[in-house]
Amino acid sequence: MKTNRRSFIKISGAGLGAAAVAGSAINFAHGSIINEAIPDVKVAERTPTYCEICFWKCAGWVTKNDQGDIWKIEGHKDDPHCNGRLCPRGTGGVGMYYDEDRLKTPLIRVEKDGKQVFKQATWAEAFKVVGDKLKQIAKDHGPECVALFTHGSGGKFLGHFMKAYGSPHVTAPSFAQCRGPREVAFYATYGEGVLSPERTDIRNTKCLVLIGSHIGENMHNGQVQEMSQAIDNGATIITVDPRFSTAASKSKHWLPIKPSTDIALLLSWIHVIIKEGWYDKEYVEKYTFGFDQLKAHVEPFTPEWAYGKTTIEPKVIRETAKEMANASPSVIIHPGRHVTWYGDDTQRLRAVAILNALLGSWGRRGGFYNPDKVSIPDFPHPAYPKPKKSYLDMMDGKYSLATEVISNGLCDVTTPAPERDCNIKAWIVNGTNLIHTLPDQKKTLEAIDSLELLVAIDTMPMEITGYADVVLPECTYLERYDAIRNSPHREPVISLRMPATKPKYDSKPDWWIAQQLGFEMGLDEYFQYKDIEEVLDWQLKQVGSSLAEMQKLGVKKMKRAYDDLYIPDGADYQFNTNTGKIELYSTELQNEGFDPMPVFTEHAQPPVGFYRLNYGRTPVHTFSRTSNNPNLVDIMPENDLWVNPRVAKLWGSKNGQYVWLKNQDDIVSQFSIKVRITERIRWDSVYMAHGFGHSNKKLSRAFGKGASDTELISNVKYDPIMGGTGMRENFVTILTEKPETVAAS
Ligand SMILES: Nc1nc2c(c(=O)[nH]1)N[C@H]1C(S)=C(S)[C@@H](COP(=O)(O)OP(=O)(O)OC[C@H]3O[C@@H](n4cnc5c(=O)[nH]c(N)nc54)[C@H](O)[C@@H]3O)O[C@H]1N2
Ligand SMILES: Nc1nc2c(c(=O)[nH]1)N[C@H]1C(S)=C(S)[C@@H](COP(=O)(O)OP(=O)(O)OC[C@H]3O[C@@H](n4cnc5c(=O)[nH]c(N)nc54)[C@H](O)[C@@H]3O)O[C@H]1N2
Ligand code: SF4
Ligand SMILES: [Mo]
Repeated sequence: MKTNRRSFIKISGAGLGAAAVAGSAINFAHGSIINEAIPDVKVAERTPTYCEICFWKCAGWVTKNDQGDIWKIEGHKDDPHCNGRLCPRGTGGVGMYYDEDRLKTPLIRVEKDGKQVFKQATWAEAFKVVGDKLKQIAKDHGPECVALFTHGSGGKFLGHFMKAYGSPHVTAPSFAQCRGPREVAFYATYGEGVLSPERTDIRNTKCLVLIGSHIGENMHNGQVQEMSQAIDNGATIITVDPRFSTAASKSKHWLPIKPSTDIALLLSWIHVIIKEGWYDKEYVEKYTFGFDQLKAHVEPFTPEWAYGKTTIEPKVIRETAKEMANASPSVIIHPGRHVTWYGDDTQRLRAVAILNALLGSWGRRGGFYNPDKVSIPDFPHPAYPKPKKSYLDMMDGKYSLATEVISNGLCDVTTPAPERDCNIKAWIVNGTNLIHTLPDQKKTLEAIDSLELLVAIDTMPMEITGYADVVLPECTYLERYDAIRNSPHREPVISLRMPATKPKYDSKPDWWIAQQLGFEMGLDEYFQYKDIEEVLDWQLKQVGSSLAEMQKLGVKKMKRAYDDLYIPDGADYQFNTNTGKIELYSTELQNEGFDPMPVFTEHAQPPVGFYRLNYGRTPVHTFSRTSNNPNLVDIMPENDLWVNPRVAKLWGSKNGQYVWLKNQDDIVSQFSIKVRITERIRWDSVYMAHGFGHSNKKLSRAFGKGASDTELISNVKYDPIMGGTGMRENFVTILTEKPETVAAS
């Protein structure tokens, strides 16, 4: 199986039984999906699900027509994630089921005529190849040398398989490429994380401060709805963003900050609030630790000082600080979600946490509530074997404060290096397109090249599958059971996903894949159940429900264990930190040798002729997972490049013109991207939506459409505290002619 210099295989349609789906002409119309091929549809049946198009996981109902085809998905009215309304991506999720480019059978990489190709295989053949190799690796190097990268619901089952096999290396890109710095910063400050869905009491807030959190384009459903509610109730919105985002357009104050200088603004707000005595004195006195140190620390950070860094006028800094103080404690300085920007992200999020503490918003109505969730036990199984080594041992004691396994860390310790006597030998990659998800593609590809085994479990022929030795086709979320969605919320709430129909092609659910792999490996004792229904029914019965009940209800709200949504006024409260207080001065960071209070550092600015590569979300797509979805491609087939009119003039660019981008390391975008001239972006940056620029031709709608931000992110700023990958210090210049050399991927 060792495939030195493995080549990328474009999954071939020939001989793969690639029957086009009859009647898949699905259009997006008036917010619902209409299957035009079948007239006069009568609704026959509905089954509960929760959405897998993004990680907000809204609960809904799937309806079939009387021909038994999936017809539409609607929001579940009892679900606090969506309140009966799905976003366009969720409604368009049907397209994932109908996509004729889906993976259809297991595939195994073989050599044929000196060329690497995929051979169609049965599940038994595929499990045999994977099982034999995993047994060999366990014997030669230890099971710890296998890593699971996973994003999405199936990770639960595959994670169980990994732990039964003996590896602790289960990782999701939603930590070190996403919300990790926020969780670590809030743990250091409050002894608790922000969690998902975020515990922000947006609907009751009087002032919402968004720092590069572009709610509205970031379509996390419940949050968008609560923000509209807050606006209707007259809340003040303050948006700090170098780009005039949708949120900025709804704001009373838009602060078009110079990118990378947010810590200066935050320190200055803290300075003003302390200096003017606008903080919640009782709360600070009762609950916090280190106020005097903080006060001394921020003394120099006047608005005049911050103006020089951020380009935000001192008057505006004072005015906005006053707005927050007026609303206190019903104020939220939103911690954001994708916060891996400049490498000092944990410290920036510490500043956010501190500002909230000064204004008394943690545990208060209109600030941050205290969520509750049901405790669902695991289906009984023997204890897992104890791992003998951890990737952290291979990393020189770095990133000790990471609260989850770091995806890029596992990638780093995959490539052999003289200083390591051990490295990761195999990856199982489930539901994450690592080629587009991890920055510094060269590093990712180098790591992949040194693997003895790469198994990709996916629904689509995404880039990662082209590098796999074995590809396993998962069925879509509409065709399977998954783990119970168990959300922390104002009230604990659970939700069921069940198959609305049989899996298409020879695709299978992750729970089954994990169980069969378990049997293949002789780990039968960990998988003692007939099927997932037995597991779910047992689990649900432990918490006062049952599978039969959840099949009818879809969503069930439970009672809170305690009446403590907010901290009662003046109540004693013990925080889960070293001092039992909210730590304005972090003893944990100090103990680990980091700055106990946030410090501003200068970041590189674009060289002449270059612009900062800014990227983010677009309302109708989720990363790269939707870019081939027929319904969503209809609405938005490609991303575009936001360019300030000043910059456009300099380059003689016109709206709609296709250009290529070259970054500071001479990496050129593989595909061109359409220029969109707009005042909404600063002159020192350009902006694009993440998730486009696919290089696998088997993605018939997505191939070559738009450009990929990831291939241009070769300069990564690692967060020294938790290993997050800061991705916003990359600069690009515009090429108007098709270049001769393009990025490798
Ligand atoms: N350059 C850049 N990198 C980023 C970001 C960015 O904005 N720019 N954002 C970061 C953030 S915030 C996050 S959270 C991560 C997201 O990272 P990912 O979750 O890796 O994002 P996607 O690109 O959507 O990849 C999802 C993969 O799962 C597959 N998939 C979809 N549904 C299923 C399913 O039901 N089962 C299985 N097995 N597979 C499925 C898709 O086909 C696709 O291959 O990316 C991070 N990386
Ligand atoms: N439609 C849709 N919604 C999604 C997703 C999706 O794929 N599609 N993904 C979901 C996921 S997993 C996540 S993590 C969230 C991410 O969403 P958020 O956490 O809200 O946003 P980011 O992607 O971090 O930030 C993008 C914004 O930061 C601004 N920005 C860039 N540089 C700076 C800077 O230096 N300072 C400041 N203040 N702002 C800056 C950009 O202009 C942009 O408006 O979205 C979620 N919602
Ligand atoms: S916000 Fe939209 S895409 Fe995300 S889970 Fe909800 S409906 Fe699905
Ligand atoms: Mo994310």
